[in-house]
Amino acid sequence: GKSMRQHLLQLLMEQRGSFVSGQEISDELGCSRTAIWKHISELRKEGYVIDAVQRKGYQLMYAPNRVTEPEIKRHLQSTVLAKHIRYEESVKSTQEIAQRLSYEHCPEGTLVIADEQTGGRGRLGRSWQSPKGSGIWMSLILRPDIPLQKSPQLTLLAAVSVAKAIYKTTGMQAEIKWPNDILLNGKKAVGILTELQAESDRIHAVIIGIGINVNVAETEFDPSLRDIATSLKIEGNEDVNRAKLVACIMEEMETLYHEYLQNGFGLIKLLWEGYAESIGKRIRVRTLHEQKEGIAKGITEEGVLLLEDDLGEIHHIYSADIEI
Ligand code: BT5
Repeated sequence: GKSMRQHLLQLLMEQRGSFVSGQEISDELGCSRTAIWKHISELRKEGYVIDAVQRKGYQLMYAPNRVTEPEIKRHLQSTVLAKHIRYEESVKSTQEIAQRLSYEHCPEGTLVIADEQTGGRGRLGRSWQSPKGSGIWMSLILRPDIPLQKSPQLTLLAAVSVAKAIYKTTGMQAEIKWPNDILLNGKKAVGILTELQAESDRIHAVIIGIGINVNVAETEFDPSLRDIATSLKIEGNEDVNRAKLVACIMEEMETLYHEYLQNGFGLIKLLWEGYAESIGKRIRVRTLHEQKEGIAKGITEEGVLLLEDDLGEIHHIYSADIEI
């Protein structure tokens, strides 16, 4: 049922701008004209506008802004990342599904993406608001052969990839706030959550959860978030095609991930520092147990933040929230 419909959609998308005959569709899909008609009706219910003309066939006139597999694949050229896509209308958390798929040995690069999350999660048990139809809520499964303590580097790699993709798709210049936030005009538009599956010091999988407020309207945010959160649409006054942005992120990540596996963290560190808003500024760092103030000096080869306090002493910050 569902995969037949996706196949049909792919066919219509490949031949956008012209009609695809009923005969061609039924040959390609191996189904009857009545079955095709049924799938066309279902697609129309999902918001696709499809023209049907006797003796000519079907033509796709308009595709809604969705993050389904065919919509993403239409824009995607990457080879390993997002080769396998698991799309869901509504889930508690894409991290949860990715964790399960990973235990079931799904291939590296599998992407789980949902139109809505009802229990999206942030770090340290915090929650992540993920309203329906307007954001990108996705989890990517990687299986890098790296030591456990290097895994935070992948959060920074993801952040750089997202910032680059936002620039390529919208022209907007995002800033990265260590370790995992991406800001537009000082407000949070993206959050990244990296979770690990490991045994002693061997990594089975790194699950990178990325939440992007794409076309989220101000009224969709909880009142408590309205001063600190924003979306690409709020800042740019324009609807952004979510599937295109997902594809662009996957391509940027694919390039940087290969670079990382081959040559290490060096280039990513440089790129990251170029996007970082806090380097050279005075910040306050809050960990679970304490607070520190000082100047953010940069990050180490491991991706650890270096903070110089007022006595000139350098502190290594592994995980914290920072304030500017
Ligand atoms: C994060 O945590 O920023 C990581 C968010 C990761 C979300 C993705 S979505 C796909 C995948 N599946 C999941 O379940 N999660 C991942 P943290 O740094 O702890 O920030 C959380 C804080 O950000 C909250 O306490 C709120 O203050 C704020 N917040 C919540 N929802 C937000 C939103 N949509 N936009 C901006 N800020 C938000």
